[in-house]
Amino acid sequence: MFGQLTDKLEQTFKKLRGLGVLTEKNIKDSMREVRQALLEADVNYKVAKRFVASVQEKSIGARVLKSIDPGQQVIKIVHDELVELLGGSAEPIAPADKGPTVYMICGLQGSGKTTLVGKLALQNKRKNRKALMVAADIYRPAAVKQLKVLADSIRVEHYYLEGKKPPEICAEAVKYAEKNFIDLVILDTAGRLHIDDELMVELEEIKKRVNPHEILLVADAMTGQDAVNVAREFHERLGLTGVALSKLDGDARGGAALSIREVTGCPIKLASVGEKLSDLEAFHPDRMASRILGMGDIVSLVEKAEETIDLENAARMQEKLLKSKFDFEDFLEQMGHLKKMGPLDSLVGMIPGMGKAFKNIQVDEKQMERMVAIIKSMTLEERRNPTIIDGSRKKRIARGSGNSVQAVNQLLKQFHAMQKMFGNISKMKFKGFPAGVNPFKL
Ligand SMILES: Nc1nc2c(ncn2[C@@H]2O[C@H](COP(=O)(O)OP(=O)(O)O)[C@@H](O)[C@H]2O)c(=O)[nH]1
Ligand SMILES: [Mg+2]
Repeated sequence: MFGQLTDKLEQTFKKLRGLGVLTEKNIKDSMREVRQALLEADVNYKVAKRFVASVQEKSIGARVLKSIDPGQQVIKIVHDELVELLGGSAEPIAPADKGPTVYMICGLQGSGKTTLVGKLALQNKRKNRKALMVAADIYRPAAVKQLKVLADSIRVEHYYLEGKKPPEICAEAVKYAEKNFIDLVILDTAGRLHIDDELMVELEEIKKRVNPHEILLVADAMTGQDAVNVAREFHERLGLTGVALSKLDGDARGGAALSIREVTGCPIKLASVGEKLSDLEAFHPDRMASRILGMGDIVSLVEKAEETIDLENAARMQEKLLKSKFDFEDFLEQMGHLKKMGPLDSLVGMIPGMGKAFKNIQVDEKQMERMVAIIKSMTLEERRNPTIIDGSRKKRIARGSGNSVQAVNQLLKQFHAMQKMFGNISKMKFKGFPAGVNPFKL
């Protein structure tokens, strides 16, 4: 996520940190770099200009320049300003507690609407609530089918009326939900490649007929500025209640995420971070700011783990990771969970300092399986205490798992590096922040 932007900002901050004393000129130079990085990430130029001006003004104050660690103070100001830019505090979506709650999902074609409908339905199902996935994108037969397949895969009810127009389908779906005690109705509306009036009229009609609790726009985070313009137009016509950023897992440049709130005034409520239905997070401006600044997002990681693994297990894992006391036994167990949690590289990006370390290592499923095979060829003693693995043990493990000694060595090396890195998390917690400020609020 935001790899390039994060890299650029890290470079700038590294320079700042290195300076014991800051002058106005140092700050202005850094702010020029920050502005450039934002523009390259396709952040709206007005937003970038305002952002930098505000950080600069706050940084040049005598209090910052004269403080013990001015570089870190400036970084803290950038962090806080980013949090503001992203909306300040998290705004949750309307809970599905008095049924039926209606979410209307809209956006351009391919932005990730149908996927989000599935994700929301699954999230709701995990809370033991009943959802109804409504096919209101009727112009492409494949779209109705896609929603049905998705609904079936998570065993959620699907609603469609052949031969009817979307506003009527949606209105009937809500009536059906009322009768059948369904908690949440999610409308998968049609998109187009570009905004057109016909589409907007239809969406306005749906809004009028069902009066949704949430009208959420799905904005593709890979598209930068375009997503912002789309959001503005949808907001003008429909009065959005929130934005769901999608595809934040990919090469999202940051432009959409950083500009959309400021330009439209619409809160970002959800973050879609992968193709799998479990890849949905509530949007937290402070966590996103930390991620953008390369400080990782340990809280989201832990929350994600909690959703998949049970709470007790997650707490145990967190503790072990932080104390770097976990061994290959734990590693094996966590591998199983990690598989359920989604792509490894998206997870490691959330851990402070890990995104960078793993940048050039593709941790794919195959590799994971090989790691598991190697660990399984170890004796319990070896798993608990990997330091005893000497040359002859390595040979045996390699043979047993059908791998080379090199592969075993590599795993041991990676494991060791990981242990060290996890150990660093506890020390890194406040890195880059003045004393008493905990960006991760653990
Ligand atoms: N990587 C990634 N892909 C996504 C995400 N959300 C949706 N997609 C993919 O984007 C494509 C379009 O999604 P879809 O939900 O069909 O878009 P729609 O046309 O707006 O309904 C599909 O291939 C999805 O798997 C996401 O958060 N991350
Ligand atoms: Mg669709």
